Order: sequence, then structure tokens, then C-alpha cells
Amino acid sequence: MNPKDKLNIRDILDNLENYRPRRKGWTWRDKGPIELGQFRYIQASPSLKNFISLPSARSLNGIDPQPDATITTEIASGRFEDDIRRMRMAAYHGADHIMVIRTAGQSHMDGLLEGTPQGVGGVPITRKQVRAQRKALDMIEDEVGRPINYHSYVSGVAGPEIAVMFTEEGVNGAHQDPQYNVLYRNINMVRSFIDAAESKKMMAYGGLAQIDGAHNANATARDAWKIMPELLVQHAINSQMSEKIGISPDLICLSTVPPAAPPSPDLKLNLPYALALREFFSEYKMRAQMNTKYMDSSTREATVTHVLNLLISRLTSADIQSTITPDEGRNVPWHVYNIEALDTAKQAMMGMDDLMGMLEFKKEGYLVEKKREIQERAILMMEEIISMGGYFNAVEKGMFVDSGYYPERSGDGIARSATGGIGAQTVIKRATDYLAPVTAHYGYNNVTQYDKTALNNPSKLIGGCTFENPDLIQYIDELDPEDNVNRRLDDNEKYRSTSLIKPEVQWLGDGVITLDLFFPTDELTAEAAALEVAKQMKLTNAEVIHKEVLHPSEGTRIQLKGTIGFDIDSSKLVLPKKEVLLPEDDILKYVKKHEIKVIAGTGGSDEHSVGMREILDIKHGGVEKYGIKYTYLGTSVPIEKFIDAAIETNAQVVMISLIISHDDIHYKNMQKLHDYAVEKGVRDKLILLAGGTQVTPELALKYGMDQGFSRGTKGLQVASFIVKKHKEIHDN
Ligand code: Z98
Repeated sequence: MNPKDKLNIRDILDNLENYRPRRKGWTWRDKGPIELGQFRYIQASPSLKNFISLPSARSLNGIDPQPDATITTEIASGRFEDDIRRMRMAAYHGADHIMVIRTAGQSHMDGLLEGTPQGVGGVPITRKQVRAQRKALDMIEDEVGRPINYHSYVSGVAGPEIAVMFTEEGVNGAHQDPQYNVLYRNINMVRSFIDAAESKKMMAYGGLAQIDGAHNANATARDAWKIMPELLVQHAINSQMSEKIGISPDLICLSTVPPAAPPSPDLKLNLPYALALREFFSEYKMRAQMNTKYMDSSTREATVTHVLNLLISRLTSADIQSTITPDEGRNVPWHVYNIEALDTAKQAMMGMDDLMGMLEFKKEGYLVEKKREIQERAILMMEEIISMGGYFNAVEKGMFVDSGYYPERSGDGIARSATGGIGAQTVIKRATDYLAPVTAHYGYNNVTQYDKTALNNPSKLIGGCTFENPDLIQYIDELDPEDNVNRRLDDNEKYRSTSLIKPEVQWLGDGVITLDLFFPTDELTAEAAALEVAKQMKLTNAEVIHKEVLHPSEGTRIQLKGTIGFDIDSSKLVLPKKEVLLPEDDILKYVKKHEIKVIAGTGGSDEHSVGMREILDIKHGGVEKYGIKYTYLGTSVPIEKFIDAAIETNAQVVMISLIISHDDIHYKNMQKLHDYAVEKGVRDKLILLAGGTQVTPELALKYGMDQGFSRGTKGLQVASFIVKKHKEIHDN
């Protein structure tokens, strides 16, 4: 794919029934020290083929060092076709683990849907959507030059069906934890564990990475940091089950969330916990997830907590680094927040590269004592669960997600009955001649009665099942004639195939914009005033998405979203010509070889010198930074003096600042400068540059200058022009 071309969703959907994933299973990043630009990084991974680097990389030759951890982004717009575009943007910013959130509470659906219905807060997972997204990611990973893992969730009573579909379609990772179903979705515990056994068996066959659900206890518990011992217990139960069923330990990922967040003493609570966890579960992988419990609508606050969480990841370890929080806490899962969170992770992780190569934890004192205390509490809890008769009995007695710091109990845990919940009484004992002719199947499968050689793969009886022979998969394109992607693509086709464009936050042509406002008043008034602004600006669906009191009476900040009702015709826009600047290093090298001298000043009766000084001085990146020497003649300099001084000092460049535009005096002075240079016979040798708020390049050229520079000009632009022109004149 060419970065200059947009993804064509219709092409992706074309012939989808015959698309086959090109690989199965999870891929970790290549890791190890790398040399990049002028630096050596230790906890790093090779650069991408196509990427967008951090803004500050502008001063570092655009390098884009990638951390060693797999970086996740969760995408949840509700339209899979728009999510695909976001995936491509995310990959350019360093995501190689794309988690598609299913529509809100999909665990409550009893079976798999087909087609491409629109979702709420995520997509209802279907084969067509999964296949289209895997196909798109196959293209995107070629573009960025790194494998991208595609991920969703295996839960609810449809769990095993979803696991089959994911394995068939080359999904690379999934959340799977029976405790999640039991505790948060009230699915019968017997059914959940049986389903989990089946699902995990298939995930093991498909090489999918598995993420557990312990983090949900953090998000649910009243005081998230008090359930630290239980988190270790939950991780233990799921990881042991997964390993015994056959998932390779390096694909068993513990979903760990730093349990606390500021204003609690973040690191004092989170660091001992992180160490306790990693010591207990060193053979497994850590999926470091953000703490959403204490996230609100402030992206600034969410980002700070995110960075503290990233610090924990660097102080301990993270194999997969999640970046969801600023989205999820704010509940505005828009393109821009996925990208911002990815950049936050990349920036913070590379900024903290090799932290533990320089530091060491104290061997005694608070940190080790607290770590051990958490571990002891977890072991005690596990022992009590065993003495109660096992997990099911413990859940019946409300042992889990209790807000007490174990062994303290508050009595507010989630209690479920072993005979109750969704799917209760649906588990029956397999008959003695039970047989399922499928490749990956948990437990008793009486295949040898038919074929002794089929013991290790019962699907041999039917010549291979859908895992070996994808042609057996029943592909259903669409079920709903209205709620499907074809309809949606038709509805917003004009934004794909004409020059019309519209601002968007998550869906093509959604027309949503955000406004950032400050009102010198209290919160309630500010909110009402913001909505009034929206009304007068003719925004529809206006909604306040964030407010921050700066002072109870002096002022409130409001962030507002609303929808505009018009399109922009991009073919009618007048685009400024984008000047290609020389790289800073090239300018420096050239000026070192060829001395360049400038005569500068404000011309005529112009006393405004600040802008010109900024272009000259090294402090704010003026031309001096590149080795160009200048003589500053001062303000209100007679026009002739510029040329005379240039001749006298052998300068090759004249820079004249002309702010005053009254009576077109700026044009007249440019012309005068040019004419006088001609009169003196030096025009060919001199580079004449004019600058000022009313000086456009077009007008400067018209009045005899070599170039004009307007408001917002930086020294680099001027230096780059001078070098290019100098080369041209002196032919070198
Ligand atoms: C995350 N987005 O972990 P529903 N299984 C497990 C889960 O943690 C989840 C689901 C299934 C966050 C947290 N987690 C959200 C173990 C969800 C999803 O019921 O369809 O929402 O299941 O990345």
C-alpha cells in the first residue's frame, strides 16, 4: 500500500468469502539493543518501514525508536469499517496489538452474529468483520514492516463458538478467563469453566495469546488497591488452568493493572504489588494495563496516571503495554485519543529506556516487606479457598471482589450460586460413546471406537475440520438488509469518491467537532453558556464532554462537542505551496564551507525590530544557529544603506524588515532596494529578502525581492532559502 493512498474499504470487502488469514498465532516484537540516529537504545525494537514519529523528533532527524513491549490500542467506534482506518493510523504510531472491543456487554449474547451490524461502544463481533479487519491488517503490517496482532474477547455463553471462529480466522490473541463470566456477567460457574476449557484448548491450537480478566477486579472493587491479594489469586487460577489445558506459558498473559492512582500515593502502593506479581508469575507474560477506576474525563489527568503506570512497567516489566485509559476513562473512544495514548506509551517507554540498568531496588525496608506481605495475604487466601472446598464454594460465599484487605472482609463481595446464573443446568455428562470429530477439543472424546489412529486428531474421521480445511467454513455475508456495511458505505459515499470532506472524530463524515472554551464564571453558568455558544454556532447534538473549575467564581474550562451541518469541498480550497526545507545538518555543513554574511535591519521609517531579531538570533533558532554571520544595522535604516553596507562588508544577503504597510510603503521600499542594487551593479550577486506581517512571498517577488517571509516564519526557513539560493548563484 502506498502511504499516499487511502484504504479502500470496498476493495477489502471484495471477495472476502475467499480470504484466508496468512498465519495463525501471536507474534512478539523483535527485541534488543538498537542504534538509531546518535543514540543507542537497550529496551528497544527495530524501527518501522513507515511511521509517524513524535513531534520532538523534528530536531532529531525524525527518528522513531520503538520500545521492546508490544503496544496495544483498543478500538471501539461501533463501525468496523471506520475502525480499520484507525488501525492504519495506530500502526503508524507504533501499535502492533489491535484489540477490537465488542459491543457493550456482548457476553450477554448467546451466540455468534453474522454480517456487519453497527455496534454501541464497540462492534458486535462477527466473522465478516473479523475477516475484513484481519485482511486489512495483513496489508497494514506490510506497510509498516512489522506483524500486527489482532485481538478480541472470548467470553459469555457463546465463548467456545467465538474461540472456534477466532482460530479459523487467524485472530492472534483473546481475553479468556472463566472468572470474568462468573463474577461480572453472572454466567453459571460450572458452565463457565467447561466453556473455558473448550475455548482454551482451541486457543492453544491456534497459538493465540491469552489475556486474563483479573484487572476487572480493580475496576469493580470499591477500593481497588485493597484487592491486591485477590488479584494474585485470580491470576493463579486462570494461568494454572490455561497451562494445564495446553496453552504455552509464553502465551499466557497476566492482565495487570497498578491498583492505585494519584492522589493516592501511587508508587508506594503499586510498586510492591508489581514486584510481588512478577516474582510469583515469572514464567508468564505481563500485560500492563492502565487503571481505569480512577479515570475521569480529563485527558491530562488520565495521561499523568498513564505515565506513572508506564514508569511501573519500566521499573518492573511489561511484555504487552496497553494504552487504553485516556479513551476508556473519558469514554470518548475517538481516533485522536487512540493515537495520543500510543504516543504517550512510545514517548514514555523510550524516555525511560534502560531505567533498571541504572537503578537498583533496596534489598530491605518498606518495598520488600510490603511485597512479601501482599504475597503472604494471597497465599492465605488461596489456602482458605481450598479449605472451603474450592473455588466454587468460595464464590458462593462472596470471597471475591470484597472491599476488605484480605484477610479482612467487608462482606460486600460478589456472591454467585453454583446452581444459578445464565446457562445454569446446561452442562450434561458426555455419553460413553460421545464423539466430536474436531481438531482441538477438551476432554473425553471417544474416537478410538471408530479409528484408533485418530486419537490425536479426531477430525481425521471427516478428512479434517474447519481448522485444517477452511473451505468447510459456512460464510454468511449479511443477515440484516438495513443494518450492514453496504448501506453505511452508500450513505457516506460522497466522502469517499468526491472532493467533499468533513471533520470527523470516529466515523467518516460524522461532522463532529470539539471546542475548548473558558468562561470567567462558575461551573453551572459556564456549562449553559457553552451550550448557548454551540446553538449560536449552529452545532447540533451539542454536549459538554469535560469541565474543569479553575476557581469557583473566577472561571471554568469547558470542552464541548457538537456536529456541523456542512461539507467542505476540498477541490475549492486554495492550498499554500509547501516549501521543502533543507535538513539542518545540510545547512550547517554548507555554511561551514561557504562563509555567508547577512546585512539586516528594518527599512525606511520602520521601528519594529522584534520579529527580525528573532529570525537573526540563535536563541529562538534564527539564522545565526546555522553559522550565518550577520550585521544588524538597526531600525529605520535608509534603503540605500543596506546595499552600501553589503558591498562594504562583502555580504551576500540583505534582509530587510518592513512592517509598516501604510500607503503601500513596504512595496515601495522593496522596489527601491532592488533598484538601488541594480544601479550599483550588485543585484545578481545579492540575495534580497524581505520580511513582515504584510509581506507575502508573491508580493515580495513582484517587487524585486528573491523571497518574502510572512508571519510565523522561523530561522530555519530563511536559512534553508539562503543556502538554496547561494548554491544557485555560485553554482555549487
Ligand atoms: C481490557 N477493555 O481488558 P463483554 N473477558 C475479559 C474481559 O476483561 C473483558 C471481556 C471478556 C479492558 C477491560 N474487559 C474490558 C477477561 C472486558 C469482554 O462482556 O463482552 O464486555 O466481555 O482491555
